[in-house]
Amino acid sequence: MGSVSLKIGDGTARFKRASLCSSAVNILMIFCVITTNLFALYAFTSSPKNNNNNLLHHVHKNISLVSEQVSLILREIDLSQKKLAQMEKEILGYESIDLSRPNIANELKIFLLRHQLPLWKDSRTGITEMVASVGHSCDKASDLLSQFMSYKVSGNCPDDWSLAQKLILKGCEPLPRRRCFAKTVPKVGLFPFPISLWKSVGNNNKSVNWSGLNCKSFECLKGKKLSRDCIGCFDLVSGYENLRFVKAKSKNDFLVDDVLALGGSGGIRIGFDIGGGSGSFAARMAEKNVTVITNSLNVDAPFSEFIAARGLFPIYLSLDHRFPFYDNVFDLIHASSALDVGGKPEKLEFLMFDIDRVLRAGGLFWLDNFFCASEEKKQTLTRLIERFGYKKLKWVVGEKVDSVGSGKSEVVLSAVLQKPVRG
Ligand SMILES: *[C@@H]1O[C@H](CO)[C@@H](O)[C@H](O)[C@H]1NC(C)=O
Ligand SMILES: *[C@@H]1O[C@H](CO)[C@@H](O)[C@H](O)[C@H]1NC(C)=O
Ligand SMILES: *[C@@H]1O[C@H](CO)[C@@H](O)[C@H](O)[C@H]1NC(C)=O
Ligand SMILES: CC(=O)N[C@H]1CO[C@H](CO)[C@@H](O)[C@@H]1O
Repeated sequence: MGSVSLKIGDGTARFKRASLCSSAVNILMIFCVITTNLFALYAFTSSPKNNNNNLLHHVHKNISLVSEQVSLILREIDLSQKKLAQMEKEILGYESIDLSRPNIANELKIFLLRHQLPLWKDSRTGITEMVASVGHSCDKASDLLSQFMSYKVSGNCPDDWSLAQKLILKGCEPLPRRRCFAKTVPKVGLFPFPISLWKSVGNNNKSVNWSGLNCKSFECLKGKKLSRDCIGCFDLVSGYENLRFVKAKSKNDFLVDDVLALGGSGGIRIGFDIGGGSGSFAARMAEKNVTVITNSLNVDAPFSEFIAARGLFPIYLSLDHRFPFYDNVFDLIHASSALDVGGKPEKLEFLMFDIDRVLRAGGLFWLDNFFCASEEKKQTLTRLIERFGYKKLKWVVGEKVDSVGSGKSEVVLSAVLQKPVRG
């Protein structure tokens, strides 16, 4: 999801065209004003005739003529207003977001305004103006977007994270910035690192704003199956969560020590966990001095707050967003069923290529208990993975009793793959 029409280089042309256009509109406006006044002068100063009938006739005729002229002028004004709106659009450069609509928040217009660089042009990049970044799909949800951008400047932001998340899930990502103070929630009872890893604020219900969530306490979340990768994942004390990655329940569960031992030269130092639930993978890795960033949205639970409270790094972003990391940076990428984005196979390909991009050569891709709904799904995924030419360090296809409780057994794939050096 990129920003809207970054048209480097043609910014100045736009402005020139806009100002030409603007003088045309000005002339048109002046013409309208003069004609209106002339007609008014004419109608009020022309000498009355003695003949009453004649006079009435003439007046009638004159009035219809004047009204005809007035409607003509109104049409012209309407036309020039439309032209102005078009110009505003062009100046802002957001062709797809119709900023002339009456319900567009002013803050949104201000945010989207392009900013000329102080020295006109950056000699290294050739860029002449800064363009605010906002997802192009925001256009399709412009009512919600305008609602998001309606707030008091320098005041407190509305409590609307669920609205923001709704926009992100509709593809409006990145969201525009805002000039208001996000609500502060007191984080009392944070533990120091590394105690925080397995003893988060998780008991203090007040450390989270539960508005918009079904559960209103951590107690409630503990027993919940929120997804395939988060079955009671908020319970760090009892249950399986604190055993994951150190104690296998099936042959598809690899252990961190075993996987870390596979890391080649330089070893594993930084990693990225996709759809990482409550952050337990990052916690286990932190114990091994590996820094892992955990990607999660707050669907049905305060994942981001919880991960942060554990002293881990949450990143709030949907899987449709190009990962905000440079190429070849991670030693390890961990992902599980969250990867299953559904839809056409190409959808998964886009994601896999982005994973490949941010993983360094020699780095490891750990596919952890990926749920294969069908044999076909498994084959599609296998073929896709093989196309990348990764070295299969571990590859285990297993069956598991359905983790989300249907009782049926399901096929899962676990693998550790090493990215090759490509020519
Ligand atoms: C959080 O809420 C649950 C359920 O309402 C309650 O049992 C628990 O005592 C609360 N915890 C704290 C620390 O207030
Ligand atoms: C949580 O959100 C509600 C609005 O939904 C707001 O009224 C309330 O003040 C918020 N609570 C905290 C602790 O910020
Ligand atoms: C992690 O780093 C600390 C400080 O350098 C060191 O004392 C500790 O042994 C390391 N732990 C592991 C598992 O490598
Ligand atoms: C254009 C036109 O019809 N003008 C008439 C307006 O009315 C006056 C009398 O009030 C006539 O003299 C004009 O000919």
